[in-house]
Amino acid sequence: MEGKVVSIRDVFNLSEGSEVTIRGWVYRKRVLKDKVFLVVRDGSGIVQVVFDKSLGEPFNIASKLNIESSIILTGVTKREPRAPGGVEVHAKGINWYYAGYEFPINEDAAKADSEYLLDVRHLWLRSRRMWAVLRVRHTVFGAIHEFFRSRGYFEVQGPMFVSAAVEGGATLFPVEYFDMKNVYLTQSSQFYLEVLIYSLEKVYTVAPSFRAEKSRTRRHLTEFWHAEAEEAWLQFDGLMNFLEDLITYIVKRVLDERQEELRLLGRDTRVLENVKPPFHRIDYDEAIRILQSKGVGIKWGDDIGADEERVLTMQFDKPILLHHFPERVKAFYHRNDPSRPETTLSVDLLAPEGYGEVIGGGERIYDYEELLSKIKKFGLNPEDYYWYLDLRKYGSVPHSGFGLGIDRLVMWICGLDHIRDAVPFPRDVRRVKP
Ligand code: NSS
Repeated sequence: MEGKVVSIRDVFNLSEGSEVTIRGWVYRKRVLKDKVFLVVRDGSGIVQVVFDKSLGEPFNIASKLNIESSIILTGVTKREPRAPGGVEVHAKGINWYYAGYEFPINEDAAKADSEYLLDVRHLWLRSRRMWAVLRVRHTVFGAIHEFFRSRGYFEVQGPMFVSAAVEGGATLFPVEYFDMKNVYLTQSSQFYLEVLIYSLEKVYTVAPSFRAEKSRTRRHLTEFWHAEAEEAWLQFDGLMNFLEDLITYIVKRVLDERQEELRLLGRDTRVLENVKPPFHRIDYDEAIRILQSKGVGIKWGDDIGADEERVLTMQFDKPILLHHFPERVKAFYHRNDPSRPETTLSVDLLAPEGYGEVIGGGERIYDYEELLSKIKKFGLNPEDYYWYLDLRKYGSVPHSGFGLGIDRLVMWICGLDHIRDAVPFPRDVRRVKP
């Protein structure tokens, strides 16, 4: 059926006049009296193909193809400054095609209604925009694994069905689990990673986490991808250095590998090029002072939410390590700073340009009595955490860890307005399909 198939990206590296067979899908079509122009896409890129009327049957077929028809064609490469990428293919024949039905997404529909585009997400994922995001996402996931492994971390897996909250009861997803009560989807694999440091010392996982987020925001999903890590003996400053290196590594990998995709997304890459240690380190007290000086109505002890993070991150051209949050705004497992016990050894990494929190982490309580009393202080039931408490009874060690919201990171790196465009199949309070 076909000769040697060339990927579209490679068409641009061939010398003029090369014979090629390409296969892909019709992305755009323009029919003139004696020529048909198809823009054909495959997984690697797009190229313009010209069918001349003198070809006869292939010309007739090309003129009738619907958008998104699949096609295998042969032709010859030719330099053409007006074509995207400066090269086009002059078709000689069509070897195979499937014209299908009329494609429902046209440019007007795409502009008109983002809900519609979510309904037809299974088709919209073929768009150039989503193609670019998915390729950046691929690089981000790869870079996360590379970085952890290069630092001697072992990859592990926690369960998705769990029996207690990590991040507070308000966002727990109950599931029907035979006749058992109090079974939920996990909010974070953190506690399981803490178990595993006693075996492997440095562990990480890349897994979904689930939150019953009742409101729709630009940065919340009900199912998101979470890269989490725990390290035995790691203390607070070491943790902050680690986060700097991790984010620097990921951003550099994307800049090295995904220039074309970032250009297609219209991303200004100057901010990304600026992502190098040291990041800005600001403690909670200073953040409150900065926010107050900007006219934000906030006082010591209040949580710093998305709106405040936006104000804060607009002041800086690099990621921020925001640390030492008050005890009551952070989950119970955070270790209080012995020198200022009303605060915790906690840190959020905020992405610049208004994006805000992409990482939350800190030092964990390792003393048994301290953990028990904090569980009680937060109104939680120690029985739900019996195995988590056991870790403090047998060979407890100082340790730290964190969770990185990968979809939020992709959102920022790509410069997207909404987190759902960083994910192929977003889940939120109103959507579980396609
Ligand atoms: O709630 S977190 O701030 N922290 C934890 O879950 C810790 N148990 C992680 C750990 O230390 N192992 O969530 C961590 C990150 C947060 O900074 C966001 O980037 C992301 O996870 N996150 C989310 N992304 C998308 N949608 C939602 N709903 C969401 N919630 C958290």
